[in-house]
Amino acid sequence: MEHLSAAPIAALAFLLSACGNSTPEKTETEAALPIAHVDPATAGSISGRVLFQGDAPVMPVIDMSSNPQCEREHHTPQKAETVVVNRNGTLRNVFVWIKDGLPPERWTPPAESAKLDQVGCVYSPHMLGIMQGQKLEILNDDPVNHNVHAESQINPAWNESEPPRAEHKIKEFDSAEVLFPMTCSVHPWMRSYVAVSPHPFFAVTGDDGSFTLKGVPPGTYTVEAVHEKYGRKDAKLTLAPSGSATLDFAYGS
Ligand SMILES: [Cu+2]
Repeated sequence: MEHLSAAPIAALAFLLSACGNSTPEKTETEAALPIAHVDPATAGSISGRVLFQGDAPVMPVIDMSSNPQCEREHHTPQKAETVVVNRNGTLRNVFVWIKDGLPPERWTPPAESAKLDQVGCVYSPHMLGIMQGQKLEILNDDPVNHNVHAESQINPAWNESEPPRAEHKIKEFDSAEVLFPMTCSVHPWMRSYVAVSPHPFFAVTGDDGSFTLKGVPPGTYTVEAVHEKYGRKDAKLTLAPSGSATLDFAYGS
């Protein structure tokens, strides 16, 4: 039934957008897309691990001596998070998403905002996955002034200060962009990454190196892994109705 009703709605949306006058072309195109619905009866999952082969590179200790207030917030030396290899030989902070294969549909972003914190003059999380149109709440838990710089190329870039105890900054990114750096113009060591997905099928590997994409409609997909230093890898797979597909990626030094 859902499939039967989707076509007239799409046609109506197209007619409405075709009659619009001053909306930008991109918005018009996206508005014409049918809203995506996943049938829970046939949805499945794609999961796996991101392995790291070889010796883990030694990360340098971050020199925060130029800002004693930042330095005082840490009891142990802070290492750069460029490459974090877990105890089980997997790689952390890898963004994994469905790069291609979903039908041209418009996905509704979640109501809850994603969060990016600045704590001890370090961004947390280091790799952030967010959906297009989802709100991003940026916090400053430090006693110092930060300057948040979204170095995006598809979305408009911005660079704004965020004093201590300031109101949380609320941002959103209207276009898919995987991925771009978020830096701080005050503290050159501060660097995180933001990946903006057009749909909800993405994950970031944590301390066990695994990922799971849930509620995925059956189909043939290109799944891509993106790491800030080691780059992109992709693989094609077919997810059967109600299936559980598995896929591992491997990086190495
Ligand atoms: Cu800063």
